[in-house]
Amino acid sequence: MTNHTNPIIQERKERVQWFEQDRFGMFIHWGLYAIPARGEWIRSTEKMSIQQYQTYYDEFNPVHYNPREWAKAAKEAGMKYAVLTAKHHDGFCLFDSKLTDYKSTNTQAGRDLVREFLEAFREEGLKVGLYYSLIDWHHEDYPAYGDRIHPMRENEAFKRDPNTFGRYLDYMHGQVRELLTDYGKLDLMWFDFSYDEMTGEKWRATELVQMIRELQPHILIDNRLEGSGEQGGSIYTANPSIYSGDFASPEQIIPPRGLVNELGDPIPWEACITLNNNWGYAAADRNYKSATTIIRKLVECVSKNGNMLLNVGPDAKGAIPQESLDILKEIGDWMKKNGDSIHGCRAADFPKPEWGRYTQKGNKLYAHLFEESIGPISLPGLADKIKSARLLADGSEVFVGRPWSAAEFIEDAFISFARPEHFTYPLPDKRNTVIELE
Ligand code: H79
Repeated sequence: MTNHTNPIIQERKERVQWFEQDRFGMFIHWGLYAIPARGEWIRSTEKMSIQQYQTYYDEFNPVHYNPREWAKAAKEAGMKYAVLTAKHHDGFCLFDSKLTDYKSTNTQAGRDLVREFLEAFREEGLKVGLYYSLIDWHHEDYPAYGDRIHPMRENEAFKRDPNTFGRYLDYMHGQVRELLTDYGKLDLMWFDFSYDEMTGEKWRATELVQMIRELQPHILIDNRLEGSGEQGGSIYTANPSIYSGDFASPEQIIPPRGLVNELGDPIPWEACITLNNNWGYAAADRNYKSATTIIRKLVECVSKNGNMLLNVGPDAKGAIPQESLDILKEIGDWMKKNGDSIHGCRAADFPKPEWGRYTQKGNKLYAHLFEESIGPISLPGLADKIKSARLLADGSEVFVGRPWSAAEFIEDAFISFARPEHFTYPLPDKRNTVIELE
């Protein structure tokens, strides 16, 4: 079923075209919290006062900040877009906002870090997005957040007057206007996040989205002005609100069956995933995922019509941690050979095979082998449907044929890395081999 008449869904379909081709982006969490280096929530989890947190502002001096290097790392990894935290929950602005003094240009950095980020990434041909936190622990008119899930209530610094919240909204809308007016074409805005009753019109979301669309009609907006966490938002319904967003934003999870709305139509989505266990730089966190795991998870996203936004957390001096760069490099080595099975691809017309996953682009089916094989690899239901099979990495021929002992599996095609009549089946490269099937 398709709701052909809903203009919000129709307009979304136009806007998300590049996004659903690009599939793989870089998330960058960077701010004052890189100095304590215990993650971006530290001001809340350690119940710091504004004064305590101020020491990081006074110290902030990212002498290694060179966003061209970040952009090169992203591009080399096969990423097509990037999203930087222009402001995270701590309220510190990485851009030269006229509406606050709490910004990078007033620190020792003395630079508009957002502007330099945008210039560097655009130069590498990447699309650019900005993360903007709806929550603001610095602004004096932002009411306490987190009473339910974190006991900030005990912290005097967070007891604020809810009656002056409108002033915060003016500020927030004003900053979004600045970002969309003074920084050229942006491809994406990533708001974070709604919670409890703080959702939708509590942010004056209709007014905000109308302003955004007026300033930059083509920009994508995530779904967190309305949905996030346990609240799905109306992006999942047949009649999404104007601020329902262009894509859903599952965090640290890949949806088991992709995402569809109540009509059963696919919803664009992007899983945001950390490389270790933190978004912001965390010096002691060595729990990095392997490149092999990330590649498989990226394939999983695409095989379910989704994107992956993979996070890095640069350190206090502005460098992406070496461990992260090493993983990105390894992902890039794979993407250079196999990126055709990711970019421009979508869920396949065939069910998930037991040995891995499929992605698809037109009449090309990409078989991603995750398991080692002891024999020919079965392609269930594909008997007589395969014109050619090639190893995607080097274009070499893969044999399509019926193995000697498989007479009964008449509906299935089989591929192997040697002629099936040889009765032996050399193992493929164990690491995320991709076969391109026509
Ligand atoms: O920007 C990143 C996170 O800071 C933000 N969204 C991503 C993209 C975010 N992560 N989790 N949440 C928002 C929801 C809140 C989770 C919390 Fe907690 C649980 C807040 C307090 C308890 C996680 C654990 C953060 C601190 C401790």
